[in-house]
Amino acid sequence: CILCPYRSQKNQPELQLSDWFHPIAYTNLTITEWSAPVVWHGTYNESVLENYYQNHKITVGLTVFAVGRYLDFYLKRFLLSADKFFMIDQKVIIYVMVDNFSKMPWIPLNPLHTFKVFEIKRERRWQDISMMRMKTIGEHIVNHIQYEVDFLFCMDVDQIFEREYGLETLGESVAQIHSYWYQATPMMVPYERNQLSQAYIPMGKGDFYYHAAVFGGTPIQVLNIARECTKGIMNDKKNNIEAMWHDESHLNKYFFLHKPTKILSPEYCWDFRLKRNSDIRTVKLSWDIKDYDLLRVTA
Ligand code: 2GW
Ligand code: MN
Repeated sequence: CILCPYRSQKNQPELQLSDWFHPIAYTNLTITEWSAPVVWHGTYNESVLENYYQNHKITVGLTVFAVGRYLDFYLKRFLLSADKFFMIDQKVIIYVMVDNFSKMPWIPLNPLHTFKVFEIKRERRWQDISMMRMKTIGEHIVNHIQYEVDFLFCMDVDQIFEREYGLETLGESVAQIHSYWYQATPMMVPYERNQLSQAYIPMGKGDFYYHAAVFGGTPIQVLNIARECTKGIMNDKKNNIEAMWHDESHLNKYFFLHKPTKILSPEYCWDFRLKRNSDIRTVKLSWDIKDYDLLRVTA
């Protein structure tokens, strides 16, 4: 199968959840109603995963967009930390989308890691800079990413890897629990409530509030996510609607309709400005500083 080459390495038993996932005596939610693992630090066996993928060579992709001031301010910090902590011993292709090629920070990379850098046009409104990433991601998966990687992550640029972010995060479709809302009930979270929006989720429905700063899966699954979200965004535009949290609202609608097969705990995208309780053992990725005065005077 061209879309998931790792599957064609036959004669190897598939990795079972119980081989690597051991949420014994863990107090937080570790398994969803639809039986997807919620990965927290300490629930997974790293050496089992490493052994398995030693015999199932994979390449992991990572898309990141940096346009305007975000290119000057965040991109280098993001890339330096990604090279250090993202899939350390795996082949990685980082797809960098910038609006000014000459500003690309060409940092030296781990020999297993590489860049593919693309110049994209800059959207006029910041809401569109964020939302139109979905359209661009879909186009790039169709044109080349599907042939290049086995798993793909899509991330915001305004974050920093803090610790090893490894094989335990890979899955068919992967969603990130938003650190602000991980203790909230579905009633409380900011899903889109306008019934006319494609992102609408009825009050009381929904599972988690997911953070659009991190999502992933196999290329075919991410393509489906990107296509459905783009469709929702474009439909809303036609009706002069913009969902409250833009692409994130549409992503939440997608994962409401198509449950993710793996969920990452807030440790995988933590905001250090939040009070940290004992749930949060090891932060793998954290929000970078946000200076709205500096960054958001653009549009
Ligand atoms: C975004 C907002 C205001 C002004 C500028 C930008 C901006 C975003 C920009 O000038 N240049 C740029 O490259 N971006 C890209 O869009 C960049 O990759 C950034 O990480 C991403 C999303 O914007 P961000 O990080 O400012 O949005 P957040 O951190 O408030 O994130 C959540 O909500 C967003 C929708 O409002 C997205 O869903 C995002 O994925 C969420 O994490
Ligand atoms: Mn962000």
